[in-house]
Amino acid sequence: MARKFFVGGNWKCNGTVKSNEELVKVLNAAEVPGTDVVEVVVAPAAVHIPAVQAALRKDFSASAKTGLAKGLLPNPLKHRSDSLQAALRKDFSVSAQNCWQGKGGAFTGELSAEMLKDLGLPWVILGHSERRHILKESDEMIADKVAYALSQGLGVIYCIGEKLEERESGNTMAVNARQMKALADKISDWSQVVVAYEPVWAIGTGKVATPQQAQEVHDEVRKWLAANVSPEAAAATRIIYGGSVTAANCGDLATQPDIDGFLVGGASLKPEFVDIIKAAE
Ligand code: G2H
Repeated sequence: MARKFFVGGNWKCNGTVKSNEELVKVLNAAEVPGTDVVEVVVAPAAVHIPAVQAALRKDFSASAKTGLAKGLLPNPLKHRSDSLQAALRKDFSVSAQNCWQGKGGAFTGELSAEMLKDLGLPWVILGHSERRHILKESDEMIADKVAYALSQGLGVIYCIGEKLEERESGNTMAVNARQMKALADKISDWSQVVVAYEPVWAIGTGKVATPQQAQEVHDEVRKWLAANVSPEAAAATRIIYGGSVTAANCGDLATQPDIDGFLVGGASLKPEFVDIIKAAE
């Protein structure tokens, strides 16, 4: 089954109104493979989402080719509809970096899945290692977040990955399988889930997994899905790699049969993100 290449830019807790405008200008002007080849998603900090969402071009085929892709397209906040929600998954779309695990309410500082849906966001990143390890989110809490976000119609970029000591003690797949099982215990439909394998030792360290190391884990995660969810889910689910991906190393990673794209942190804040998108070709 053909899986569409997926490239996510995780901007993390970075950016200003000005720097984001500059970054969006670069993206809006980029010539990248068509939406039949690659799905591109950027995840700004929550406070910047509406501005980025409004400025980012929405449909390369309809806009860039006619010279309109300069951030001048309609503001989705003003034209929201179900069909627009579908359209937002074309070309460049916007993701949140986190959300609450249930219905919104008295949860100071949190963002609810309903709020993200209301903004017309198609994606949310959940389970990122920075939230697992710095914010101490448990496997169970993250699985609850994913299940609730899916129930609200969001797509989820679900991050998994082992720490250095877990790899060195031979527990790489045990950790990734544990994180996969935590989610499989809570959901049965994986069609709106993209799994991001992000070895913690490779995140923001400049120490990228070799294509062979990444492929080995992606293959095992796919086999895990086949054995524990279904062969169909294993064939269809996109498993993307994250951890110090750059324009220089993405080409070799992209040639691996089970690497279906990337979740990019540091390099997604630079023009080289466009070159990483082009690795889909
Ligand atoms: C991993 C990745 C993006 P970076 O966190 O999710 O960040 O590319 O900076 O390692």
